[in-house]
Formats: sequence, structure tokens, C-alpha cells
Amino acid sequence: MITVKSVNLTTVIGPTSRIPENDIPEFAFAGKSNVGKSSLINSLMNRKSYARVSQKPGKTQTINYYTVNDAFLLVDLPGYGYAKAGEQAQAAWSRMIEKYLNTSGQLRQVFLLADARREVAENDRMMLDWIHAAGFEPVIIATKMDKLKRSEVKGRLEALRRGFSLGEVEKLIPFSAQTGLGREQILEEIEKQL
Ligand SMILES: Nc1nc2c(ncn2[C@@H]2O[C@H](COP(=O)(O)OP(=O)(O)OP(=O)(O)O)[C@@H](O)[C@H]2O)c(=O)[nH]1
Ligand SMILES: [Mg+2]
Repeated sequence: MITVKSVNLTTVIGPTSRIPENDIPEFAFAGKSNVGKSSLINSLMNRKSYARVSQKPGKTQTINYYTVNDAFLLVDLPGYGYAKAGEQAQAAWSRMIEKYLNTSGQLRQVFLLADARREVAENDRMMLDWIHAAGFEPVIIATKMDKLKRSEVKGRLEALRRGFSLGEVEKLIPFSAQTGLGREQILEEIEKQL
């Protein structure tokens, strides 16, 4: 199991910047605005608020690279589907994500996050298509599992599987930044690719 010894916000990329050519493996986290990408990255890094967590959605509008143990990078992608962001910002967002997915030479695995309480939306499926088109098979993560009642868990996970049309082999990891549920499983997925 990976033990986090050091973390470092290494690179911040805006819409017009070039995607950096790194020499260590990258693991990217995609998903709707407010789904919990930054919180998940903090949980993996054992940090409370190193990656900026937003009260308001649409906070992370850059691609943020966090180096862990000088061995790999966790990549916090900007969230999509924030209605108030405006059309221009949304367009800039999609260009940036597609550019990242298609040009990062070190990307090993994409994690696609979806809120366990919500239905899979059109833009979630679009994101999944882009990830596939770039040649990756994402691991889906159901976030905010602590907000579900015990009796809801099974049904919500099945709904996410249906929403993303997941087959038997595709992974769906239930996660909570609050309880740490799923953290080790995600770290194992990362370790496999190192
Ligand atoms: N209860 C609970 N709340 C969570 C969890 N993960 C994130 N949150 C909350 O959800 C809100 C959004 O979390 P972020 O981590 O900022 O989400 P994000 O996907 O990075 O959002 P953007 O940067 O806007 O794309 C914050 O208020 C978090 O505290 C979780 O596992 N459980
Ligand atoms: Mg964020």
C-alpha cells in the first residue's frame, strides 16, 4: 500500500497554457463540479485542505497537478456542468479537458467521479465518451457515500452502473471523503499502474 510521505502542488494549468510533459505517471480525476474531486485528492494525500475545496461549485477552473512522494501525480481536473459558469467558460473547459486527455503522455488512469445520490447526467456520459475516445477505461467512483442511508446503498450503486452502462468488468468504487471508505481501493488502483 502506498504511504504518502510528501505532497506538493507542482503545476497549475490555465485554459491557454500548454499541457506539461511530465516524467512520472499521472492519475486524473474528472467529474461534475462539486462532485468531490478536490476532497478525494485531499483524502488520498492525507491532507485536510491542500487541494482547494469549494463551498461554491465551479471553484477548480484550472488543471492542478499534485506530486505525491516524487513518484506520481494526482491531477485535479476542472469540474463540468456548473450552469452559472457561462457558455464561454464551458467551452474553454471542454477544450482544456480534451487537450489534457489527448496529449498527456504520462496519463495512466482516469477516475470519473459521480455523486452517489444523483442520476448520471448527459454531461457525465459525454465525459465517459471522451475518456474512451482518448483510449482509457476509467474507474468510476461513487462519491459522498456517507450521505446515503444504509438501505439506499445497493440501489444507488446499481443506478450509477446503469447510468454509465457499466459491464461486469468495469470498476465502481464507493467512496467517502468523510469516512475514508474506498480510499485504499483507489490507492491500490494507482499502485497497480506504477
Ligand atoms: N458529506 C460529504 N461531503 C463531501 C464529500 N466530498 C466532498 N464533499 C463536499 O462537497 C463540496 C464540493 O467538494 P469539492 O471537493 O470542492 O468538489 P470538486 O469536485 O472539487 O468541485 P469543483 O472544484 O467545483 O469542480 C464541498 O462542500 C465538500 O466538503 C464526501 O465524501 N462527503
Ligand atoms: Mg475542486
